[in-house]
Amino acid sequence: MKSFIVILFTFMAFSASAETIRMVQAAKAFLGNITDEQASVAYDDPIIEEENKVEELKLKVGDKIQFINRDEVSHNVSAKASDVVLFDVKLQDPGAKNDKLIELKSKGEYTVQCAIHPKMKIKLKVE
Ligand SMILES: [Cu+2]
Repeated sequence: MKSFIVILFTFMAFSASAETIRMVQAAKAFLGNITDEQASVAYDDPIIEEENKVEELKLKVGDKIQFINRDEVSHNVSAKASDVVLFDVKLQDPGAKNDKLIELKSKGEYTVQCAIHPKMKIKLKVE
């Protein structure tokens, strides 16, 4: 019985643990966890873009996000729901990343969007 409880609590601790998501900006899109090598050729390779493009994310309160700009142009990414700003990464030049991870603190449905390239968009659901 005692070991069962230990296993149960271990499982609960793991299932409740927060994740860190890395979003890579390349080819003027949000791509998932791609390698630096893939990011460097994504501009000329629509298959890499197609296979890794992220348009929807479901995350939990407590999860963290990092935005890494591996593009050839600057991006200015924020997440909003009407007038509520969940986070604002601000301007990231090529090669930049936010060293301080963004922790998601509020539930809701947001749009992650680049102010410079409005077509760069992710629907973000925080549960
Ligand atoms: Cu952009």
